[in-house]
Order: sequence, then C-alpha cells, then structure tokens
Amino acid sequence: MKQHFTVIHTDGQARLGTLSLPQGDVATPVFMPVGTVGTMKALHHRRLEELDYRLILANTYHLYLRPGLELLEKMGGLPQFSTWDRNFLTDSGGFQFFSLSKFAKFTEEGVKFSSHIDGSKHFFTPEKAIQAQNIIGSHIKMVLDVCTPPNITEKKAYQAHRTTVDWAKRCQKEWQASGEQGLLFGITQGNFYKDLRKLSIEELAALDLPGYAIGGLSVGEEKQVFEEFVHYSTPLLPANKPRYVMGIGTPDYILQAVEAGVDMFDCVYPTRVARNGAAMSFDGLLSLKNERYALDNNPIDPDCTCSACQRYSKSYLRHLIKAKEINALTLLTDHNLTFMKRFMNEVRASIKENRFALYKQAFMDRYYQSSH
Ligand code: PRF
Ligand code: ZN
Repeated sequence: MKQHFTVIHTDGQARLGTLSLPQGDVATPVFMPVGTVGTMKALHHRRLEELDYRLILANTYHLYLRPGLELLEKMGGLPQFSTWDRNFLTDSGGFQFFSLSKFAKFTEEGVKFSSHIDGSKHFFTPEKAIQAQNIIGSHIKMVLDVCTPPNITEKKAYQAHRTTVDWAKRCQKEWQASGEQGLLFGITQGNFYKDLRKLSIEELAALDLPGYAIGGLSVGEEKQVFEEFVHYSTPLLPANKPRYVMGIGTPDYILQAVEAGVDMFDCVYPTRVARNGAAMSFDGLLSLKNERYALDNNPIDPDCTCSACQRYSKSYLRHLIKAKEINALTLLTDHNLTFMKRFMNEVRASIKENRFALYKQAFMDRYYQSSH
C-alpha cells in the first residue's frame, strides 16, 4: 500500500506532516471545516478552494437521512453531486446518534434511532456505516463507534468500549470486502478512564488501520480533563499514522492537541459562531452584535484577506447582523475560515521552525487575555 502519511518534522511532540489523499495532499496539522450535508453553510465551494482547504468533513448520518443513499448513488456520490473535487472525510454517525437522536438505542448488533427530521425509524450497523460511506464516496471513512458522556460508571464505559472495538472490526471487514475504498480510520474511546483509553488504543491499533481518531473528548468534560486525556492518549497511538481529535475547533483546544502530537481536527465552531455574529481574530473572539462596534469604522482585521475585511467596517457588519441580512452569514463565515487558515499556517510554520511552544504561548496570551 502506498504510504499515505509522512511525518516531515517534529518539534517536541508537535508534528508536521503530509496526508496523501486521492484528491490531493494535505499539510498537517490540519483543521477540517464541517460541511455536514455536503456544503459549507453560507459559503460557496469556490471560496473554500481559494482558501486552499483540501479536506472537508461531511456527515453520514445527515446524508443517509437526506438526500438519502439511493439518490446519492444515482447522482454518482457526494463528490460528483456537490462538485467538490477535493477530499471529503465522513463521520460515521456514531456521534450524531449520541448527540442528535435522543432515543437512539445501542445494541451489540447496531443502533436503532429515529430521524431528527421526521421521526422515522432506522437501524444502523457497522456494515451499513461503511456501505453508506462507500456510496457517499468519501476519501477518509470513519468506523462506527459508541461515544459516551462524562460521569458514567467504568462498567458502562467498558461496555461502550467493547462494542466500539467489535464494531471497528466489523467495519474493517466490510471495508476490505468492498475493496478498501478510501482510508478507514479507527476511533478510540474509553470515556474518562485511563486504563480503558489505553485498552481501546491497543485493541484498535492491533487492527492496523490507516489512521486513528481519539473520540469521546470535548463532550462536556472540563478543559483540563480534555488536556490530560489528549496528552495521555497520543503517545500510545501509532507514531506513523495520522491522529485525529474529533470535534474540536477553538484555538486553545487545537493548540493543546497539536502540542500533544495530533494531526487533524474538525469542528462546526468557526462556521457556527460566524452565523451567530462572532468574528475570530488574533485578539480573541469579537461579538459584533456588541454596542461597542456600533460606530467602529475599521475592518475586523486590516491584515485579513477575506471578503468582509477587504471591504466592510465592523459597524456595517454589525448592522447586517442585527438586520439579519443573509450576507452577514457569508461574510463572517468567510472571515472565520480565512482566520482558521491563517492560524493553522502559523501553527505549521512554528513547528517547522522549532518554536511551537513559544508560538502557542504568544497566541494564547493575545487571544485570551485581550479586553474583547
Ligand atoms: N465519535 C464520532 N464522531 C465524533 C466524536 C466521537 O467520539 C466526537 C467527540 N468529540 C465528535 N465527533 N464518530
Ligand atoms: Zn476577515
């Protein structure tokens, strides 16, 4: 098999790498924006291309429910249907059952759940998760896992872990049987029990999958607990494979993960807060609805090349947000994804130049200690 991941350089535990995917190489550490149903909310694909995003996320759960696999198959899969000709990573649905489907019922065989759209009943299995991702045509596929909340008993956490490992094996079998389309990543779980985290990583690493995620983090635990578990987990993961922490997207969590040697992350955060009127900046998150910007005639960031900063003042953007103008969603989404791109470029440059720890400290001081 062709080498799909190369670590180019390390600075402490932080790593600079290249992920070679069917639709182009991706420099890591990488932030993957979330296009849940096959579009970036409020943003044209063209803009994502201009920003040089090469890997975006989509959700099997959502696509399975709407537009449905039958339609997607007829339309030649999601890349063709959406015309996004770079790479897609699809999450398996494991997390969406946990977070969206209040009545999801997990058994050893699979998950029974009801649609958050129309309440219709469905049954999902690890095999189905792979078949669905094959039809979607994603380039990185995730195994079906069982994500658990904090503060459950070790017995419950153990059961979820057993099912997760069993399902990963079934996913791998199905992936192999269907000709190994794309890369399949395992998802380690184990809740907030270190012995279970270790066991989960060991059992999944034994499957020798092309990459590994740390799942079940950033699910409501304290930030300090998140940090502890990321730093605990990464040294146990295979060093030569990509490591992915699922569902993190604030700069502080990203910097912690990068410091621990994580290569990939995704989150709706930058695009979601944008639609809520918040602009990310090196001086922290600016809530543009705030009265203080009413007469602010400056752009969010004069050094930003996005469509909002190139033309409009904070005052005008605030007006659009308050008037609930659709343009505001696009402008702020463009800004926040432009910011995330600059941020990740800086992170990678600092690793390359062996000054990641200094960069992290300076970034954190400025982002979190400003008056905004
Ligand atoms: N599992 C899956 N997707 C996820 C998670 C997980 O544990 C998380 C946890 N933060 C986000 N997305 N399959
Ligand atoms: Zn901008």
